[in-house]
Amino acid sequence: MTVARRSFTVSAIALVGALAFAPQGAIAQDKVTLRLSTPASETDQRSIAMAEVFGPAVADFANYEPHYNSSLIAQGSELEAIATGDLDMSITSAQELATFFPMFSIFTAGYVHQDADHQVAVFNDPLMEPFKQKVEDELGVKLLAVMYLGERHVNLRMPRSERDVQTPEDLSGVNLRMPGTDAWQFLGRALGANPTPMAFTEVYTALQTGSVDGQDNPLPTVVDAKFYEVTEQIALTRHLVDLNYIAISKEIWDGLDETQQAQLQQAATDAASAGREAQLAKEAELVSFLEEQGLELYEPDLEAFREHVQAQYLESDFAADWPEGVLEQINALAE
Ligand code: KDO
Repeated sequence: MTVARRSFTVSAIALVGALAFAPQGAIAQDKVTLRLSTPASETDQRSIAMAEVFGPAVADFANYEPHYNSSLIAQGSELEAIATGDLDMSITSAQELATFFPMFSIFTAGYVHQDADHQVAVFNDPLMEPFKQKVEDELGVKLLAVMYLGERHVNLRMPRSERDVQTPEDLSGVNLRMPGTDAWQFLGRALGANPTPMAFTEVYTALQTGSVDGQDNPLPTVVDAKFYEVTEQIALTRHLVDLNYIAISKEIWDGLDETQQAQLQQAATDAASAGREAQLAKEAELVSFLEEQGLELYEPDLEAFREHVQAQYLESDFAADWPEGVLEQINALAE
């Protein structure tokens, strides 16, 4: 009796011990680590959506490990880092993809995407399949979902009394910081400005010291990065309804079982959706906040900008790389 009880006690302790340590340890060890690098801050709506929606939704098989402010990988080098196995995930841009695959420049052209819903319709349309497939096959990167960054506008240091931006001609001689790839630089020129390549993390100081005259980004970014502290005006040019793709290493993806893949895909779709809603809400509410900070926000001659920018693209080498008929398909998806 005593022996039996003791043996029961011993095995119960062993069982509790086993449950407490072995399986948990094994699961923890088996979890895949998903290191994501982004130039965005921790308080950017895309970062928040990834941390609050994506991370928890994959937590039973993955440790989501975000690195903000380009602290792990420099802006623009993330895709290469995923391809070489030095990084697992990024929130990449069409401009970065266009450095590998020129056909992606169609998504970097000004005034092509109309709004957030249009971006989603394009991403989910069969027209996107050859684009996604190419990135998977040739770079080993899988594009999971499209994230909304917002409408990019021209944000300048000088007050409107000094430079009133109504048409592309009014940006002549303006030293406008744009991110450092050809597609971004071209957009800056198409707007009529003198584009200067610079990493996102350097922009605040460059505006503060006057080494650039301005920058372009959506209103939530202007606020999150505090560019409003060092600028005086925003011409609401809406020149690019900007997007990012949630990207993951194909090797990591292939190492997951089908249930995990479905779960991860759903997590990315849900995070993109949450981030989109949050970013749209911010865009709507930030005009008055920025005006309270003393900035002048105004609408320039949008038709003049649209016509000028579109003409530049259609005459460019970029357009020569756009697959036949895709621009028409994209336009047809706009409501
Ligand atoms: C920027 O460098 O201006 C940009 O807006 C480009 C985007 O593609 C994206 O990388 C973004 O920066 C960063 O995520 C910081 O918000």
